[in-house]
Amino acid sequence: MKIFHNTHHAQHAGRQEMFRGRLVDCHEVPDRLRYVLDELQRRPVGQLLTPDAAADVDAATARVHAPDYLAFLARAWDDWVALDPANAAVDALPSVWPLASKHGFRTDVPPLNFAARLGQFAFDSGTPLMAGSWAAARGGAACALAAAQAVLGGERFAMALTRPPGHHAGPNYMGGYCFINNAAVAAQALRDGGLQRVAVLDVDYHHGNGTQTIFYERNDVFTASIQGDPRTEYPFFLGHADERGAEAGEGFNLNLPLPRGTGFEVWWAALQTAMQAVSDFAPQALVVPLGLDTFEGDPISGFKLRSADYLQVGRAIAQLGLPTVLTLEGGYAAADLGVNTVNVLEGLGR
Ligand code: OKP
Ligand code: ZN
Repeated sequence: MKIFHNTHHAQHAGRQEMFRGRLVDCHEVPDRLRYVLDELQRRPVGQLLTPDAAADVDAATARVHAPDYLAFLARAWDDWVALDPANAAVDALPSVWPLASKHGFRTDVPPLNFAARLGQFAFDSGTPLMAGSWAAARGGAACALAAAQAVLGGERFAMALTRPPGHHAGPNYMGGYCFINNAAVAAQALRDGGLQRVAVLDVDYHHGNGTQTIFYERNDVFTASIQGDPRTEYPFFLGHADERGAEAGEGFNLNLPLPRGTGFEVWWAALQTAMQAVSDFAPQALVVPLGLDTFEGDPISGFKLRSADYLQVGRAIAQLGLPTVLTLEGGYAAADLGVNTVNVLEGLGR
Protein backbone atom coordinates (compact mmCIF):
# COMPACT_ATOMS: atom_id res chain seq x y z
CA MET A 1 0.00 0.00 0.00
CA LYS A 2 0.98 3.62 -0.47
CA ILE A 3 1.37 5.67 2.69
CA PHE A 4 1.51 9.43 2.19
CA HIS A 5 2.96 11.14 5.24
CA ASN A 6 2.69 14.82 6.04
CA THR A 7 6.16 16.34 6.32
CA HIS A 8 4.62 19.62 7.56
CA HIS A 9 2.79 18.10 10.51
CA ALA A 10 5.21 19.28 13.24
CA GLN A 11 4.53 22.92 12.37
CA HIS A 12 1.30 22.36 14.25
CA ALA A 13 2.26 21.78 17.88
CA GLY A 14 -0.40 23.14 20.20
CA ARG A 15 0.79 23.96 23.65
CA GLN A 16 -2.43 23.94 25.64
CA GLU A 17 -6.15 23.34 25.22
CA MET A 18 -9.02 24.56 27.36
CA PHE A 19 -10.50 21.74 29.43
CA ARG A 20 -13.02 22.26 32.22
CA GLY A 21 -11.90 25.75 33.08
CA ARG A 22 -8.16 25.16 32.83
CA LEU A 23 -5.52 25.18 30.16
CA VAL A 24 -4.07 21.66 30.02
CA ASP A 25 -1.28 20.20 27.90
CA CYS A 26 -2.35 19.18 24.40
CA HIS A 27 -3.01 15.51 23.72
CA GLU A 28 -2.68 15.88 19.97
CA VAL A 29 1.12 16.18 19.76
CA PRO A 30 3.76 15.79 17.00
CA ASP A 31 5.20 12.73 18.78
CA ARG A 32 2.09 10.77 17.74
CA LEU A 33 3.21 10.67 14.12
CA ARG A 34 6.81 9.98 15.06
CA TYR A 35 5.72 6.80 16.83
CA VAL A 36 3.84 5.61 13.74
CA LEU A 37 6.80 6.37 11.46
CA ASP A 38 9.13 4.54 13.87
CA GLU A 39 6.92 1.45 13.81
CA LEU A 40 6.77 1.59 10.01
CA GLN A 41 10.58 1.41 10.03
CA ARG A 42 10.35 -1.80 12.04
CA ARG A 43 7.46 -3.24 10.04
CA PRO A 44 7.46 -1.76 6.53
CA VAL A 45 3.90 -2.70 5.54
CA GLY A 46 3.77 -0.10 2.76
CA GLN A 47 5.67 2.39 0.64
CA LEU A 48 6.27 5.64 2.49
CA LEU A 49 5.71 8.59 0.16
CA THR A 50 5.15 12.34 0.20
CA PRO A 51 2.42 13.95 -1.91
CA ASP A 52 3.22 15.61 -5.22
CA ALA A 53 3.79 19.32 -4.50
CA ALA A 54 2.08 20.28 -7.76
CA ALA A 55 -1.18 18.54 -6.87
CA ASP A 56 -4.08 20.96 -6.55
CA VAL A 57 -4.75 20.62 -2.86
CA ASP A 58 -6.55 23.97 -2.58
CA ALA A 59 -9.09 23.04 -5.24
CA ALA A 60 -9.71 19.68 -3.54
CA THR A 61 -10.14 21.33 -0.14
CA ALA A 62 -12.53 23.93 -1.56
CA ARG A 63 -14.80 21.07 -2.67
CA VAL A 64 -15.70 20.35 0.97
CA HIS A 65 -15.08 23.60 2.88
CA ALA A 66 -16.60 27.08 2.45
CA PRO A 67 -14.43 29.78 0.82
CA ASP A 68 -14.78 32.22 3.75
CA TYR A 69 -13.67 29.51 6.19
CA LEU A 70 -10.61 28.61 4.11
CA ALA A 71 -9.72 32.30 3.74
CA PHE A 72 -10.07 32.65 7.52
CA LEU A 73 -7.73 29.69 8.13
CA ALA A 74 -5.10 30.85 5.68
CA ARG A 75 -4.80 34.26 7.39
CA ALA A 76 -5.75 33.30 10.93
CA TRP A 77 -2.31 33.44 12.50
CA ASP A 78 -1.42 36.81 10.96
CA ASP A 79 -4.78 38.24 12.04
CA TRP A 80 -4.27 36.87 15.57
CA VAL A 81 -0.91 38.64 15.84
CA ALA A 82 -2.35 41.81 14.30
CA LEU A 83 -5.01 41.84 17.03
CA ASP A 84 -2.19 42.27 19.57
CA PRO A 85 1.54 41.80 18.87
CA ALA A 86 1.83 40.03 22.25
CA ASN A 87 -0.35 37.26 20.78
CA ALA A 88 2.72 36.00 18.88
CA ALA A 89 3.76 34.23 22.07
CA VAL A 90 0.50 32.33 22.60
CA ASP A 91 -1.70 30.00 20.58
CA ALA A 92 -5.04 31.31 19.36
CA LEU A 93 -8.08 29.88 21.14
CA PRO A 94 -11.65 31.15 20.82
CA SER A 95 -13.60 32.29 23.85
CA VAL A 96 -16.84 33.69 22.43
CA TRP A 97 -19.37 32.01 20.09
CA PRO A 98 -22.54 33.01 18.25
CA LEU A 99 -24.84 30.23 19.53
CA ALA A 100 -27.58 29.70 16.97
CA SER A 101 -31.03 30.65 18.23
CA LYS A 102 -34.10 32.39 16.88
CA HIS A 103 -33.95 36.18 17.43
CA GLY A 104 -30.62 35.59 19.17
CA PHE A 105 -27.03 36.12 18.10
CA ARG A 106 -26.51 37.00 14.45
CA THR A 107 -24.05 35.36 12.10
CA ASP A 108 -25.03 37.33 8.99
CA VAL A 109 -22.77 40.29 9.85
CA PRO A 110 -19.14 39.12 9.56
CA PRO A 111 -17.30 40.46 12.61
CA LEU A 112 -14.19 42.58 12.07
CA ASN A 113 -12.64 41.70 15.43
CA PHE A 114 -10.52 38.58 14.97
CA ALA A 115 -11.42 37.18 18.40
CA ALA A 116 -15.02 37.10 17.18
CA ARG A 117 -14.09 35.59 13.83
CA LEU A 118 -12.24 32.81 15.66
CA GLY A 119 -15.46 32.04 17.53
CA GLN A 120 -17.45 32.24 14.31
CA PHE A 121 -15.35 29.50 12.69
CA ALA A 122 -14.62 27.23 15.69
CA PHE A 123 -16.89 25.11 17.85
CA ASP A 124 -14.63 24.48 20.84
CA SER A 125 -11.75 26.00 22.79
CA GLY A 126 -9.74 22.80 22.67
CA THR A 127 -8.20 23.40 19.26
CA PRO A 128 -5.25 25.75 19.47
CA LEU A 129 -4.18 27.45 16.27
CA MET A 130 -0.60 28.65 15.75
CA ALA A 131 1.75 29.95 13.08
CA GLY A 132 2.15 26.59 11.34
CA SER A 133 -1.36 25.17 11.75
CA TRP A 134 -2.50 26.12 8.28
CA ALA A 135 0.63 24.68 6.62
CA ALA A 136 0.26 21.46 8.61
CA ALA A 137 -3.45 21.10 7.88
CA ARG A 138 -2.93 21.86 4.20
CA GLY A 139 -0.10 19.30 4.08
CA GLY A 140 -2.53 16.73 5.48
CA ALA A 141 -5.13 17.54 2.86
CA ALA A 142 -2.44 17.01 0.21
CA CYS A 143 -1.84 13.53 1.67
CA ALA A 144 -5.57 12.77 1.57
CA LEU A 145 -5.79 13.91 -2.04
CA ALA A 146 -2.71 11.87 -3.00
CA ALA A 147 -4.14 8.78 -1.29
CA ALA A 148 -7.43 9.20 -3.17
CA GLN A 149 -5.54 9.61 -6.43
CA ALA A 150 -3.51 6.47 -5.73
CA VAL A 151 -6.72 4.50 -5.23
CA LEU A 152 -8.23 6.02 -8.38
CA GLY A 153 -5.06 4.87 -10.13
CA GLY A 154 -5.67 1.27 -9.11
CA GLU A 155 -4.04 0.97 -5.69
CA ARG A 156 -6.12 -1.23 -3.37
CA PHE A 157 -5.14 0.62 -0.16
CA ALA A 158 -3.65 4.06 0.43
CA MET A 159 -3.25 6.07 3.59
CA ALA A 160 -2.97 9.72 4.56
CA LEU A 161 -0.62 9.48 7.54
CA THR A 162 -1.11 12.91 9.00
CA ARG A 163 -1.91 15.10 11.94
CA PRO A 164 -3.70 17.22 13.01
CA PRO A 165 -6.74 15.00 12.43
CA GLY A 166 -9.71 16.07 10.32
CA HIS A 167 -13.03 14.36 11.00
CA HIS A 168 -14.46 17.00 13.34
CA ALA A 169 -13.89 19.86 10.84
CA GLY A 170 -17.17 20.83 9.21
CA PRO A 171 -18.01 22.83 6.07
CA ASN A 172 -17.14 26.09 7.84
CA TYR A 173 -15.70 25.31 11.23
CA MET A 174 -12.68 23.90 13.04
CA GLY A 175 -12.76 22.04 16.36
CA GLY A 176 -11.82 18.76 18.01
CA TYR A 177 -8.14 19.30 17.04
CA CYS A 178 -9.25 19.44 13.36
CA PHE A 179 -8.98 22.15 10.69
CA ILE A 180 -9.42 20.45 7.31
CA ASN A 181 -11.51 17.31 6.97
CA ASN A 182 -9.02 14.98 5.29
CA ALA A 183 -11.48 12.09 5.02
CA ALA A 184 -14.04 14.35 3.32
CA VAL A 185 -11.35 15.67 0.95
CA ALA A 186 -10.51 12.06 0.04
CA ALA A 187 -14.15 10.98 -0.38
CA GLN A 188 -14.94 13.99 -2.57
CA ALA A 189 -11.76 13.46 -4.63
CA LEU A 190 -12.86 9.87 -5.26
CA ARG A 191 -16.26 11.16 -6.45
CA ASP A 192 -14.62 13.81 -8.60
CA GLY A 193 -12.33 11.14 -10.02
CA GLY A 194 -15.36 9.43 -11.49
CA LEU A 195 -16.63 7.04 -8.82
CA GLN A 196 -20.39 7.22 -8.35
CA ARG A 197 -20.73 5.97 -4.78
CA VAL A 198 -18.24 6.31 -1.93
CA ALA A 199 -18.69 5.09 1.65
CA VAL A 200 -17.04 6.48 4.77
CA LEU A 201 -16.59 4.19 7.78
CA ASP A 202 -15.36 6.19 10.78
CA VAL A 203 -13.90 4.04 13.57
CA ASP A 204 -12.48 6.82 15.76
CA TYR A 205 -13.74 6.88 19.37
CA HIS A 206 -15.31 10.29 18.73
CA HIS A 207 -18.16 10.87 16.33
CA GLY A 208 -17.04 12.22 12.95
CA ASN A 209 -19.42 15.16 13.13
CA GLY A 210 -17.67 17.15 10.40
CA THR A 211 -17.77 14.36 7.85
CA GLN A 212 -21.40 13.55 8.69
CA THR A 213 -22.40 17.20 8.26
CA ILE A 214 -20.51 17.70 5.00
CA PHE A 215 -22.33 14.78 3.35
CA TYR A 216 -25.61 14.83 5.32
CA GLU A 217 -27.89 15.77 2.44
CA ARG A 218 -26.19 13.61 -0.18
CA ASN A 219 -26.91 10.10 -1.37
CA ASP A 220 -23.63 9.64 -3.24
CA VAL A 221 -21.51 9.45 -0.08
CA PHE A 222 -22.73 7.08 2.64
CA THR A 223 -21.36 7.89 6.08
CA ALA A 224 -21.19 5.47 9.00
CA SER A 225 -19.59 6.07 12.39
CA ILE A 226 -19.07 3.95 15.51
CA GLN A 227 -18.40 6.12 18.54
CA GLY A 228 -18.74 6.82 22.22
CA ASP A 229 -22.33 7.83 22.99
CA PRO A 230 -22.45 11.62 22.52
CA ARG A 231 -24.71 11.95 25.55
CA THR A 232 -21.53 11.48 27.58
CA GLU A 233 -18.71 11.73 25.02
CA TYR A 234 -17.23 14.50 22.89
CA PRO A 235 -18.44 16.09 20.56
CA PHE A 236 -21.72 15.81 22.53
CA PHE A 237 -23.99 17.67 20.12
CA LEU A 238 -24.01 15.24 17.20
CA GLY A 239 -23.60 11.50 16.63
CA HIS A 240 -26.91 10.10 17.91
CA ALA A 241 -28.51 7.00 16.43
CA ASP A 242 -31.53 8.89 15.05
CA GLU A 243 -29.39 10.99 12.67
CA ARG A 244 -30.02 9.19 9.41
CA GLY A 245 -29.39 11.91 6.82
CA ALA A 246 -31.71 14.53 5.30
CA GLU A 247 -33.23 15.45 1.92
CA ALA A 248 -31.67 13.30 -0.80
CA GLY A 249 -29.32 11.97 1.86
CA GLU A 250 -32.04 10.51 4.04
CA GLY A 251 -31.03 6.96 4.94
CA PHE A 252 -27.41 7.59 3.91
CA ASN A 253 -25.96 8.23 7.37
CA LEU A 254 -25.56 5.61 10.09
CA ASN A 255 -24.50 6.28 13.68
CA LEU A 256 -23.71 3.46 16.09
CA PRO A 257 -23.11 5.06 19.50
CA LEU A 258 -21.81 2.73 22.22
CA PRO A 259 -21.47 3.35 25.95
CA ARG A 260 -18.19 4.41 27.48
CA GLY A 261 -16.45 1.23 28.69
CA THR A 262 -17.40 -0.88 25.64
CA GLY A 263 -14.96 -3.73 24.92
CA PHE A 264 -13.90 -5.40 21.68
CA GLU A 265 -16.70 -7.97 21.44
CA VAL A 266 -19.51 -5.41 21.46
CA TRP A 267 -17.51 -2.97 19.34
CA TRP A 268 -16.86 -5.77 16.82
CA ALA A 269 -20.60 -6.48 16.55
CA ALA A 270 -21.17 -2.78 15.76
CA LEU A 271 -18.40 -2.98 13.14
CA GLN A 272 -20.21 -5.90 11.49
CA THR A 273 -23.43 -3.84 11.43
CA ALA A 274 -21.62 -0.87 9.91
CA MET A 275 -19.85 -3.07 7.34
CA GLN A 276 -23.13 -4.67 6.30
CA ALA A 277 -24.63 -1.20 5.77
CA VAL A 278 -21.56 -0.19 3.74
CA SER A 279 -21.90 -3.33 1.59
CA ASP A 280 -25.63 -2.73 1.07
CA PHE A 281 -24.79 0.72 -0.29
CA ALA A 282 -22.57 -1.00 -2.90
CA PRO A 283 -19.86 1.68 -2.95
CA GLN A 284 -17.02 1.74 -5.46
CA ALA A 285 -14.56 2.88 -2.82
CA LEU A 286 -14.25 3.28 0.93
CA VAL A 287 -12.71 5.95 3.15
CA VAL A 288 -11.80 4.96 6.72
CA PRO A 289 -11.15 7.79 9.17
CA LEU A 290 -8.87 5.65 11.33
CA GLY A 291 -8.83 6.73 14.95
CA LEU A 292 -6.89 4.52 17.33
CA ASP A 293 -8.35 6.17 20.42
CA THR A 294 -10.63 3.14 20.88
CA PHE A 295 -7.53 1.63 22.56
CA GLU A 296 -7.85 0.61 26.22
CA GLY A 297 -4.90 2.81 27.15
CA ASP A 298 -6.19 5.99 25.54
CA PRO A 299 -6.03 8.87 28.04
CA ILE A 300 -9.14 10.75 26.81
CA SER A 301 -11.40 7.95 25.54
CA GLY A 302 -13.44 5.09 26.98
CA PHE A 303 -13.43 1.93 24.83
CA LYS A 304 -11.32 -1.10 25.65
CA LEU A 305 -9.75 -2.38 22.43
CA ARG A 306 -6.36 -4.09 22.79
CA SER A 307 -3.40 -3.80 20.44
CA ALA A 308 -3.94 -7.28 18.91
CA ASP A 309 -7.57 -6.38 18.12
CA TYR A 310 -6.37 -3.89 15.50
CA LEU A 311 -5.05 -6.74 13.33
CA GLN A 312 -8.63 -8.03 13.21
CA VAL A 313 -9.93 -4.56 12.40
CA GLY A 314 -7.58 -4.40 9.41
CA ARG A 315 -8.66 -7.86 8.23
CA ALA A 316 -12.33 -6.90 8.51
CA ILE A 317 -11.83 -3.73 6.47
CA ALA A 318 -9.98 -5.75 3.81
CA GLN A 319 -12.85 -8.25 3.66
CA LEU A 320 -15.12 -5.52 2.28
CA GLY A 321 -13.11 -5.96 -0.90
CA LEU A 322 -13.12 -2.24 -1.68
CA PRO A 323 -10.43 0.18 -2.83
CA THR A 324 -9.79 1.99 0.43
CA VAL A 325 -8.28 5.28 1.61
CA LEU A 326 -7.42 5.55 5.30
CA THR A 327 -6.82 8.82 7.12
CA LEU A 328 -5.17 8.96 10.53
CA GLU A 329 -7.49 10.56 13.07
CA GLY A 330 -7.22 10.20 16.88
CA GLY A 331 -5.14 8.03 19.18
CA TYR A 332 -3.59 9.71 22.20
CA ALA A 333 -1.72 6.89 23.88
CA ALA A 334 1.14 8.14 21.70
CA ALA A 335 3.66 5.41 22.58
CA ASP A 336 1.14 2.71 21.53
CA LEU A 337 -0.10 4.53 18.44
CA GLY A 338 2.62 3.12 16.20
CA VAL A 339 1.91 -0.52 17.00
CA ASN A 340 -1.86 -0.04 16.90
CA THR A 341 -1.86 1.82 13.58
CA VAL A 342 0.56 -0.56 11.87
CA ASN A 343 -1.44 -3.53 13.21
CA VAL A 344 -4.45 -2.25 11.23
CA LEU A 345 -2.29 -1.82 8.14
CA GLU A 346 -0.77 -5.30 8.56
CA GLY A 347 -4.29 -6.71 8.95
CA LEU A 348 -5.27 -5.17 5.62
CA GLY A 349 -2.91 -7.70 4.10
CA ARG A 350 -1.05 -5.78 1.42
C1 OKP B 1 -10.33 14.35 18.27
B1 OKP B 1 -10.40 13.01 17.51
C2 OKP B 1 -10.99 15.53 26.68
C3 OKP B 1 -11.33 16.75 25.88
C4 OKP B 1 -11.84 16.39 24.55
C5 OKP B 1 -11.61 17.02 22.19
C6 OKP B 1 -11.32 15.63 21.72
C7 OKP B 1 -11.09 15.65 20.25
C8 OKP B 1 -10.80 14.29 19.68
N1 OKP B 1 -10.16 15.80 27.77
N2 OKP B 1 -11.33 17.29 23.57
O1 OKP B 1 -11.70 12.57 17.28
O2 OKP B 1 -9.64 11.97 18.11
ZN1 ZN C 1 -11.12 10.68 18.48
